[in-house]
Amino acid sequence: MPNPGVVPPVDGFVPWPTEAAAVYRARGYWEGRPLGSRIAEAARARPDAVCLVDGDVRMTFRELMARADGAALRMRGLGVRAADRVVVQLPNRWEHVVMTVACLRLGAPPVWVLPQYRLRELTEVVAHTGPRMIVVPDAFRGFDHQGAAHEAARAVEGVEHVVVGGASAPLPGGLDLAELCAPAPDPERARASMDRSAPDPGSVAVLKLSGGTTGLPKVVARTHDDLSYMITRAGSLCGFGPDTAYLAVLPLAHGFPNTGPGVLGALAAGGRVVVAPSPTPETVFPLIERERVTATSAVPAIVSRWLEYRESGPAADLDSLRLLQVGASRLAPATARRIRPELGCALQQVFGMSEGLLCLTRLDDPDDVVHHTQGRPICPDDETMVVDPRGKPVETGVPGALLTRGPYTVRGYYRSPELDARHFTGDGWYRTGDIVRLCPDGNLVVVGREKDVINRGGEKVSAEEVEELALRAAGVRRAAAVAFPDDELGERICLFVVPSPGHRVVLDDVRRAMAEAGTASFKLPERLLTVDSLPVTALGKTDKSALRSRAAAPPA
Ligand code: OOB
Repeated sequence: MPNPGVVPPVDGFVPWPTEAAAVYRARGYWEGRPLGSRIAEAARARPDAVCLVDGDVRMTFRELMARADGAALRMRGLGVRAADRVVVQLPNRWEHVVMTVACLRLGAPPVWVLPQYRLRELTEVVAHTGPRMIVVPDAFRGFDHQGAAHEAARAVEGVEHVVVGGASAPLPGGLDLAELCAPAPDPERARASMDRSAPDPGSVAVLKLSGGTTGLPKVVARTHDDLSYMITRAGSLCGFGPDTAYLAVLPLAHGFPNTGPGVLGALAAGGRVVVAPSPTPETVFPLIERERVTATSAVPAIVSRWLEYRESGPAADLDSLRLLQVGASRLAPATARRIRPELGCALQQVFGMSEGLLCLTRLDDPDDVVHHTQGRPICPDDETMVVDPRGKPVETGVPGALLTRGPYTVRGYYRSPELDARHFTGDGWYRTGDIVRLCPDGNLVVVGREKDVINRGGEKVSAEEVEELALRAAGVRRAAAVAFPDDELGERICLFVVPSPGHRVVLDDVRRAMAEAGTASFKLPERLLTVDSLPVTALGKTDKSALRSRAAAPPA
């Protein structure tokens, strides 16, 4: 049983005001059950059901919990305590799920980090979250994660363990992920021990990274209570149950495939999770067929590839697929319309954010709503407000900036009061940075964005971060990054550069300088235009909208 109040909350977490928390509890959203206990209960109900599939690995609930509780006990033995952070930078493999459940059981929040992150990014996250442990693959897609993890661990005080997965033995000083995740020798005792020390349901369950609007990592602390509500409610709106087979296609570091309701929603519902090592249709379609997958989630760019392959590639039996969730960036209505006839499943649009608010179209919504809107909030007590530039609420149907508050939307970032001042109002509303239009039936349409972010196929890239990094390239005097439209990814990154006198700056040099600084490749610009000066607005700021129009013009 949980011990409310016994476990210290993770410092740097901004709690909900007492009155709001009382309402969320009274209305039954916050059930007071830690997320790990929820999954353990689902496991107890169906111990012999297969719940996790990765290639040839097929794990029952009994085995998942034996491994997760085993890992939790070993982590505790290594000195990882409740409220300690554990950076988990793993690709889509079963170990990601086992480590997440282990961390939830222990109450040591995992920090989900994209495998694409490189040394600079990993070090920033490690410095900001101060983990006791870092978990990485030895190498993945040609990058030496083990080396980077040790380097980040050396750079930041307090990291005691680097755990490494993969075929090769860990470097000296590292621990072996396979050993950490081995089943507990006595699963019953391990379970009892973890049950006894279950974390406070009001404490932090997971730390998510939000695609920043600044160069700093924006870290979002989500509690057991809030996340548990979100995955359960979203799971019920998606019809998740024991017969669900959820295919995890998107990187598990993202909230969408992990908690929207995703992997954790499927497990809590007693369902099965299938992990896809890659989102290509060549990988995904045979997996859907073999595993009789019933639900999956993707970003629009991936769906377009699936549709194209469906037309021209080999036939695959996708009959089992009932639900395709699409979100994280704008889905064109023309693509939306093709999903049911060509893939044979229902479409659900998803408008979500690491910070909380989750909007879904419902399974029984008319086509018009499913094709043209991004759905509505999942909780009756999600508050939304659409405002004009002066902060005044607009009429229904008029586009404006979206603010939100609710039982699973955070009230501030983790350890970032300076970000909070910008992104949260005094009375706790989160400024999403999205421009939306509210339909009379309550559905939202995302029409644009006020934040300076580039949404590259669902991956959010901070323009400011790109600019800071571009300035490291020789001969770059000033830089401004904006999105340019792209059929495949929705948006890509265009960099405007004012060269230093006498310099010629080319795209490859900037990309190389940024990559050498330790940057994920999805943040590297794909077009570069040199200009004599950057246009400015009447207020003296860089005129990004003028630059966006120029970037959208076909290259000369
Ligand atoms: C999801 O989470 P994040 O934190 O990577 O990004 C949130 C932002 C939103 O503020 C919005 O700008 C954009 O991504 N976005 C969409 C969208 N869904 C998200 N823009 C247009 N259409 C949509 N359907 O992206 C996320 C988290 C959980 C579930 C789903 C997506």
